[in-house]
Amino acid sequence: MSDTLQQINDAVITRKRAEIQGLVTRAIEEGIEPKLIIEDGLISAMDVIGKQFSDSDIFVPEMLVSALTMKLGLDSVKPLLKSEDSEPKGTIILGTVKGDIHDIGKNIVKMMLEGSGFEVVDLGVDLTVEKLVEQIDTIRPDILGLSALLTTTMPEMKNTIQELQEKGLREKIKIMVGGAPVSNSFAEEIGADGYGADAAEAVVLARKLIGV
Ligand code: B1M
Repeated sequence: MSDTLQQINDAVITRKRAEIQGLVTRAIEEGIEPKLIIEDGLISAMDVIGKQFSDSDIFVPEMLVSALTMKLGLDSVKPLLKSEDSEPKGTIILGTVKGDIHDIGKNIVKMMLEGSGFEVVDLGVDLTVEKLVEQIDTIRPDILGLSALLTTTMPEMKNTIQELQEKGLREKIKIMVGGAPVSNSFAEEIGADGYGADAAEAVVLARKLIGV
């Protein structure tokens, strides 16, 4: 790993909020690909943070500040991922399910989808089915993308799909799911149309789902 990527990684882990954007800018100037900055510099740092949290070496406040540091880093890469396409490939509603406030992964998926020419309507975190139904009715998206990071909120994906079925909306959209505890088999089990392991897979899947 390049020296700058390593420093980005360290800055997220050690919560150096004041330094992260300068480091990301330096990586960009050094010609390091945005995908590498995101994956090797930023995302891999969150795995270390997750391990430290599991081992009780850090607690929620520290985890939160690392998350904020990562967000600042992502903000600096975002302009590089903008698509040149003027015609959107399709519209995607994206959100983190009810009860879950993790949004770093969802935001990366959003950035990559936008960078690939999709129009993304981000409904944020802790998304209720009521709000979702209202927005699907109004926006008529091609795809709904749901994210969940907690084993306790994964069942919300199933509930959401069931409710959309009951409201007659399920067949009108494709549904893709993702998030660390989610898997292909879980996606199949709950009746989603596909699962993306990471943001790059989410883009490939979205294209496949609507044939663009
Ligand atoms: Co939370 N947290 N957290 N947390 N947190 C985890 C998820 C945990 C695994 C940590 C641990 O114990 N090791 C654990 C869950 C355990 C479990 O469910 N079995 C956990 C816990 C327990 C909790 C709390 C309950 C802690 C507490 O309060 N006691 C609490 C819950 C709050 C809630 O949601 N109700 C909580 C809170 C928080 C913070 C607020 C402090 C913060 C979130 C800040 C934020 O998101 N704005 C936080 C963080 C940062 C984490 C870890 C450390 C990092 C998550 C992350 O951002 N990863 C996490 C440990 C870990 O994952 N290693 C942990 C980086 C991100 C890029 O990856 O989100 O997986 P990820 O997204 C990837 C893919 O999954 C995929 O693409 C992304 C990019 O490649 N993807 C999709 C994601 N969504 C997709 C959607 C798609 C397709 C692909 O299609 C639609």
